[in-house]
Amino acid sequence: NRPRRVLLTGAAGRIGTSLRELLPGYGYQLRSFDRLPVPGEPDAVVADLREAGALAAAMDGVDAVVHAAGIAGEAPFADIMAANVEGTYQLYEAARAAGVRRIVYASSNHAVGFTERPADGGRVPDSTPQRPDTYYGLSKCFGENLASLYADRHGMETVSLRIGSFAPEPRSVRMLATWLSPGDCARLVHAALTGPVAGHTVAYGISGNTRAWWDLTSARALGYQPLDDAEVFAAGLIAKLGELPADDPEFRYLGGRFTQAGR
Ligand code: 15L
Repeated sequence: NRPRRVLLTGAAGRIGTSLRELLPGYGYQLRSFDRLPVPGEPDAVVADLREAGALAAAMDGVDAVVHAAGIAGEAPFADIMAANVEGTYQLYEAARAAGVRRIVYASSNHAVGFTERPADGGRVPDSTPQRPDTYYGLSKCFGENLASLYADRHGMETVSLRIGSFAPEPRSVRMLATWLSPGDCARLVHAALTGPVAGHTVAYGISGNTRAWWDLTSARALGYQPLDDAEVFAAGLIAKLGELPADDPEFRYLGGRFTQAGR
């Protein structure tokens, strides 16, 4: 019953590019969807999410969708509305109409970015209230709520992954907590595509970081077993950059500097 044919939106993006490389190793057949051409992909649709015909055609024969398309940081409200809100709605609606069973959504830590970082060792649960730090984070809250609606109203299996900082290596002291390695990202998406899901599931997307701020219980319940830990970079990064001062937004808030946008 596990999905084989998977539509990957945002296939030319940072996460999409990595997933195109790694997900076939788990046995998936990918179809790429992006506004930009995806070089070297035999099965690729080049279109905007708001082109209904192209999106409907892209869903043909698809078992599951990984939705990683959209603007990946703060931007003017109108741009966020078009790409992340309208685009995500069109994606869910096309998947529903085509009878696709499961959607894995690349949400973000910025959906809860104004949450204060827990005291030493504490971990924020996936049930923490949404607390967006930007219009971008607000659009991720919308995507999560849309996933909840489509699970409840249409019985779809939906998983929203609140991704931390996807990167080959952590580059900042904050990323010692928030890092998601490319290998763990693929492991997490595979778990989200195959793990047990009842209704809408929210899970954090980080590696097995010693300094994590987020609780991985629901990710592990999907079957996610991270293999990387940013701690191996800690001594080097702290020697180079120093510890974060307690009044720094990167220290205080889960969303770090995103909390300073638009002030
Ligand atoms: C995100 O959601 C962004 O897409 C990414 O560029 C990083 O800023 C990341 O969050 C982060 O919080 O580090």
